[in-house]
Amino acid sequence: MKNTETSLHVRGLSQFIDDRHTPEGTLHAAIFDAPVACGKIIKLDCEAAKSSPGVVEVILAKDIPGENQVGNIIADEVLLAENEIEFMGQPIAIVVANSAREARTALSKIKIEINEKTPVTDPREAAAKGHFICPPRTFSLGNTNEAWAKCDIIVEGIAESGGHEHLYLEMQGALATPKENGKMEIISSTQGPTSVQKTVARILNIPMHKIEVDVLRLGGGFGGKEDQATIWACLAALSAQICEKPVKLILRRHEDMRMTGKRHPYSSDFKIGLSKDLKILAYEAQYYQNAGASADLSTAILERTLFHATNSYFIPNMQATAFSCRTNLPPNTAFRGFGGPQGMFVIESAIAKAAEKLGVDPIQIQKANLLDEDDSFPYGQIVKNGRAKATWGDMEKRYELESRRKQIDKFNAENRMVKKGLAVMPICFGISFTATFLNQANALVHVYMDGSAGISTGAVEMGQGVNMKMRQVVASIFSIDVGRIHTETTNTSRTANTSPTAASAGADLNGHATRIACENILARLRESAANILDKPDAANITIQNETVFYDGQATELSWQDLVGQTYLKRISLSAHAHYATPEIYFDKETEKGEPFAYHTFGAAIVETTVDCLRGTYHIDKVDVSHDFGKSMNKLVDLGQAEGGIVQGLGWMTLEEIIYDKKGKLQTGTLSTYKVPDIYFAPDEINVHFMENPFPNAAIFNSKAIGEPPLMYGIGGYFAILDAIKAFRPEVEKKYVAPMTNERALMLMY
Ligand code: MTE
Ligand code: QUE
Ligand code: MOS
Repeated sequence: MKNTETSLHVRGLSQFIDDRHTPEGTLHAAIFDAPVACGKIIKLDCEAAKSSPGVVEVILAKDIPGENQVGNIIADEVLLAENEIEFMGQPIAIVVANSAREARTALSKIKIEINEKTPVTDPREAAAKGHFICPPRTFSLGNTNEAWAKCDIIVEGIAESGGHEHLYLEMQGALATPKENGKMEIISSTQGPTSVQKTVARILNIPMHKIEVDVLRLGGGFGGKEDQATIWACLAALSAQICEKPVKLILRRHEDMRMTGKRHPYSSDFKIGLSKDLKILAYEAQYYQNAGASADLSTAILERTLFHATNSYFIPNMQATAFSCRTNLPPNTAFRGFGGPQGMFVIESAIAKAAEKLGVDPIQIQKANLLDEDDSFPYGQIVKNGRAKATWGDMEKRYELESRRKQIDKFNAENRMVKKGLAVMPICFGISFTATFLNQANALVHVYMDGSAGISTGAVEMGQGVNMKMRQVVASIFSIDVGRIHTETTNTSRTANTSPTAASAGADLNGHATRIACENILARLRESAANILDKPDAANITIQNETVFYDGQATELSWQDLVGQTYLKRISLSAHAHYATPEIYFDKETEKGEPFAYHTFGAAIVETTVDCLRGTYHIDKVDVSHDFGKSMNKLVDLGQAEGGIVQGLGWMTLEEIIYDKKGKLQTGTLSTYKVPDIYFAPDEINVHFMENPFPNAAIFNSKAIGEPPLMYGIGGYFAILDAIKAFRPEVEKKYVAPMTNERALMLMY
């Protein structure tokens, strides 16, 4: 079924913040940000900026009426720097002017004197200095110390994965409008409207009920607007409060790239031990997460790295420790996969290195260690209805893995300067926020007297199609046409205390809440129908394709008439419902529990061709067998799978974020930061929708799809490495992503 919003997007009719109507007299803000990464502010002179044409106000930390604090999990992040500068790009002052151009012109007139200090940009250096965001966390299973003695081979190594720019099409921004009686209305490009509401309340020192946050849709979020949209909403709201006028703040691309955090780079140590028959007996890893200057979501991301430390494999003895290291970079944040991809890259590197030592294909090791039913994850959850082997088996057969391998080996034997490479990437991703309290959602459903319906949930539409899925839930429960259903904006006055739309759980959590609300209304409608039809038993009433049935027989009564008549009988056609994922829990003391409602599984083959003279490469093909449960919208889910794969391939290959020693972003433009385009995208992506017959906690058994496919992209790195090995067998001792063209070339020469 087509996502009905797509036709708005392709015709340019969907509205983003900058497209929305701005009230008369709206002012525009621009941000003065730190020109160095570490130091103390000695003097700040804003006089020239204040008298610059069109400037209305210059706002500093001292002007904040509430607390100068935006930290969410840990209160360690100021909105505006007052004394200490912690990263280059840190907001220091807001210039509010009649136009965005005038505001930006004034920025250059602000003079700042700084006592500069040497920044720390490397996580291992930060760790050596004891600069941590939180105490380290360790997950373990079995006993690695005892297991090493039983291993036939042991390899150790280092794996490093880089940052990742979200590059949402719509930049960070907000429009704040002061309303009657101290109320503040904020239109924000955020994945977490409640976080914005809560943090603005803290900044302005007013209760949450005075703040209404409204989100129509985002031009992409990818995690980058889960926590980090809040800052810009706070800056706009603070400006609006002080100027008593609506204020719009929208970053430009280079500002956004410079000032906002990205996926966390990780530097990790691993040690892996196997038996001769390729069973992994023991695995140890230490992760050094580059958190940037403040916590943001780093602690939760660190935790997810540990949850996915062993990917789809059962490893009886494992111990993994993760350090969140404070550096002088913009605070890094959520990005599709939320630390999972970083953890998976390390185990895949360990397997690749072990394979090299054993002289086998990594695929053999991967296959020999897949999770089986009733295996235990390191965090205590037991594999139930696991699909690691099922998806692998389907992938192997459907895409003829063995003969593909042979064809590639043959090609490589016949070609000297062009080599092909192949890798398999299995994935296992836990669905649920690992912070159990976040696994709840609300929905408000109104059926209007004409038979149409409106739904409000906490779900934020960011291109992932969640609104379409919510409409399908309503259409399915009522058995009416989706065209009758409208998804309203995500608004904190209609849906309160919402979790961010994240962790791929948006459709599940809000879908279940919507389902329950609809079931409540449906129960009333069935009573009403029995009454109208003069039938004894409401239990025998059903609605099918907008017609009321009794005892399986169609009646004269239509959906629309039923709704109209129910209204006349003064029966409520609205419902609010709450959903909380049942049974999940996690104990941080023991690091054990059952944190996930379920897991999704899959396996992908990635095939590439490398030009061994130039170091350039092309991703030829990605073939996937993915466990969808029972997809409720195959077009939407296919789009999520394809988009995630290409985004993951980009992270592993082209996209390289470089900060210099002074903490300055060297790749802060689209000419220096290369992202996948249509030429880079694989020639072919085949996604097989594997159905999973077992019931699960997903909405209508349609498993979460937002994040998991990104991790197939990791196969891109290892496919290129495979090709390089065909050219130069004795390659790298260190696994460093992204595998840029330069790095590929350096590996070969
Ligand atoms: N798809 C698009 N088009 N745009 C996005 O910003 N974000 C991803 C994923 N897919 C994103 C996307 C991320 S990080 C998450 S967590 C999920 O969508 C969130 O939506 P869901 O919970 O409804 O899957
Ligand atoms: C996945 C996620 C999130 C997560 C855990 C996941 C996430 C998120 C949080 C979180 C944790 C603790 C808090 C908080 C948020 O945890 O997005 O405010 O106090 O925000 O496994 O995506
Ligand atoms: Mo997605 S990283 O959980 O917003």
